[in-house]
Amino acid sequence: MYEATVIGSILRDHLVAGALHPGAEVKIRIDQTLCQDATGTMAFLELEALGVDRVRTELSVQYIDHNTSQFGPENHNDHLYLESVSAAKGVWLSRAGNGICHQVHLERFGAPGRTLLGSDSHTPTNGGLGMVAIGAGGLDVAIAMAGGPFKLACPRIIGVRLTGCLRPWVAAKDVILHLLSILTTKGNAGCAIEYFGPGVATLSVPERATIANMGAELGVTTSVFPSDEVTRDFLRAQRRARAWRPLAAGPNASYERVIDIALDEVRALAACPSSPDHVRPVAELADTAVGQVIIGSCTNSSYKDLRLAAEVLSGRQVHPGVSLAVAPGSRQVLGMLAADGSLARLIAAGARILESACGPCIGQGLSPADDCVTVRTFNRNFAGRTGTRNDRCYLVSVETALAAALTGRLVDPASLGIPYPQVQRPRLFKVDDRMLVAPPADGRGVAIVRKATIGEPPTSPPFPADLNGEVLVVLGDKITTDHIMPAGALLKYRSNIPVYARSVFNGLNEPGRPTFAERAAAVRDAGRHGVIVAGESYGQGSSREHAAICPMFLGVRAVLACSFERIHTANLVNFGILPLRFCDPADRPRLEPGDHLELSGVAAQLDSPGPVKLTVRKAGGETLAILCRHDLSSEDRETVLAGGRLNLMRRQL
Ligand code: MIC
Ligand code: SF4
Repeated sequence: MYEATVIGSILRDHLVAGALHPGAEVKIRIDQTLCQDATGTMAFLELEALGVDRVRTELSVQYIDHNTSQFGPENHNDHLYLESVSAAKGVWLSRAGNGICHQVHLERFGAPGRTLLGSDSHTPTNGGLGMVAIGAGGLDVAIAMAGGPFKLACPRIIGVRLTGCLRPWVAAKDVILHLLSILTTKGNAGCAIEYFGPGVATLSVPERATIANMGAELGVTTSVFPSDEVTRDFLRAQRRARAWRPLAAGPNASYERVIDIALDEVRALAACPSSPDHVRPVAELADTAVGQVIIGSCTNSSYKDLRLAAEVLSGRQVHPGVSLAVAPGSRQVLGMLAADGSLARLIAAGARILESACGPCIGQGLSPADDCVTVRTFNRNFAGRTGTRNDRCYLVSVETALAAALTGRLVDPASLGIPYPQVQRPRLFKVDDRMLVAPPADGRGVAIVRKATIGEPPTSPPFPADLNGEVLVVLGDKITTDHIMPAGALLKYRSNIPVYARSVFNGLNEPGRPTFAERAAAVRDAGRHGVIVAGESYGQGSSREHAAICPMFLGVRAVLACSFERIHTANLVNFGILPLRFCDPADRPRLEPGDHLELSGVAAQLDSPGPVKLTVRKAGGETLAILCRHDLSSEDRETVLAGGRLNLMRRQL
C-alpha cells in the first residue's frame, strides 16, 4: 500500500523504527513542529521538565493566536512566558496579531515532503502543501522538539480521486463537507487521506488546505495533497520557491479504498448543528433565518476567501437582521486586504473586522444569542463551542456565508443571481515577517518570564496495582474534548491546572448539585479511582491534552468506552489514564454513576493477550463481570503503569 503513494514516500523518508505496514506501530522523525499558545504553555513546561536546553528540530514555531482576548492578566502572562521560553530554547515566535498558526505556517514555513507535528488538531492543514502534518498532544510535540521521534500507528491510506472542477459558488469547503457526509466523524481513526486525480490541479494551495484542515473532523491522522506546479507557484508567490519539490503518487499507487469525487457535481453544503458530519444541501435549508455570520478560522480565512467576500459585498449591505464578522487568517491577509481596498469594502458593507486570530472559533467572544442561528466558515460546531449553551451553529463555505449575510437566510449562493467573482492569486503575496521573531543563536542567557499564573507540568502517582474504581459518569457517543474540557472563556486557565480542572465536564453540571469536578475530587480524596464510561468515538476534536491532564488531576485513572479517537487516546496514555474498550458495547448502559469497579492485577492483565476482566459492584449488591480490551503497545503499557510519560522519561533519564 505504501509503495507508490505520497504519504508512503514521506513516511519512508522519515522512518526511524518499525516497518511500514497498515496498523503497525512506527516511529518517524519530525522535521518541523508548531505550537499555539493555548497548548504551548504546557508543552514548554513539559519541555523544561525534560531538561532540554535547545530544540533539535529543523524548525519549531510557537504561535500566539488562540488566546488573545486578554481578559485579566493570565493571557498576557502566557504570552510573555512563551516569548521568553521560545527564545531560550531556539524556537521561532509568531506574535499575537500575526495570525492563526495553520494559515501563517502555510504561508511562511510549510514545505512539501517534510513532516510537521503540531499541538493542535488542525495541523494537517499543511497537508495542502504536500506535508505529512499531524496533530498531537503537547507532550508528544515537546518530545519531538527535544529531537525524539513521533510514534504512530501506520495509517491505512484512503485515496480520494478528484476529477473535473468546481462550479461557480461551490467551494473547497463543500468538497470536504461532502466527504464528511460519506465518512462521518467516527470510525476513521488509524486512516489517512491522500488526494489525487486530475481535479487536484484545479485547486489552489489555500483550497487544498481547507480540505486538509477538516480531515481533523474526519478523525484521520493526516490528509495529504501532491506537490505540483500549483504548489510551486504558491511558494514562489510567498518568495519561498526553494522550499518546493515535486511529489506525486506513482501509477501503481494502491489505496485501501478509493472514493471518487467529481468536483462539478458537488453542491453547496452545510454541516448542521451540532456535528461537522450532519451535512445537508444548503438548498434544503432555505427556511432557516440567520442572525449571525462569521467568516474566518484556520479553515477559511485565506486572501482568496476574504477577497471574494469583499468582491461579493462590494456596493451591497449586510442584511439588517444579521451581524457579520470577518477575521482574516493572518497579518499577511489583512495587510493585502488593506492595500487593495478590500478592507474598506468589507467595512462599507457593514462587516465587523476582528483580529487575525482564532477568536470566536474557540468561543472567545461573539457567542450568539439564545435561539440565534449562527453561520460560520469554521470547522467545528460541537454543542456549546460558541459559548452559548443550546447554540445552533451551521458550518459553510465563504460563498454560502456571504449569501446568508446578504439575505438573512441560509440559501444556495448560486441562487443570488450575482456573477461569480473570479479572484486571482496575486503574483506575489505581501511578505512581511516582522511579527515573526527568530530565536537568538544562543538562548542560554535569556531569562524566562514566569508570572504567578504559570504553573507546573502535572504528574500523577504510578498506576495502582489494583484499580479500586468508581464510575463518575456514563456518557453516549461522540463525546468531544470540548465536552470534556471546555475552552472559550476558560482558555486563560490553560497554564493553571488546579483552576482549569474545576471545569471538567462543566456542561453536565446542574445548579444546586455537586459539580463533576467536586464529585471526582471526593472520590479521589476517599482513596478510590475515578472512571469515565462512554460510547463510540470518545475524545473527538481537539488535541488539547488538558482533556486528559485535568481529569487525571481529579483522580480519574481509567476510561471505558466503545471506541476512542487517536489524539485523545495518546493523551490519556501520556498522563497515566488507562483507555479500555468494551468487548461488548451492550455493557456500557449496564453501568451507572456510583458503581464500584475493580480491576485486580492491572500489570498482569495488561500483559496478557486475553481480555481485561473487571468486576462491577452495584449499589444494590448486584455484581457484574465486564470484559474489555486495550490497544496499548508495550511502551504504552509501561507509560500508563508509570503514571504517565513524564514520570517514565524522568525515570529513564
Ligand atoms: C480547537 O480548534 O479546538 C483548538 C482550540 O484549536 C484545539 C487546541 C486547543 O484546545 O488548544 C485543537 O484543535 O487542537
Ligand atoms: Fe483556531 Fe479554530 Fe483553527 Fe482551532 S479550529 S486552530 S480554534 S481557528
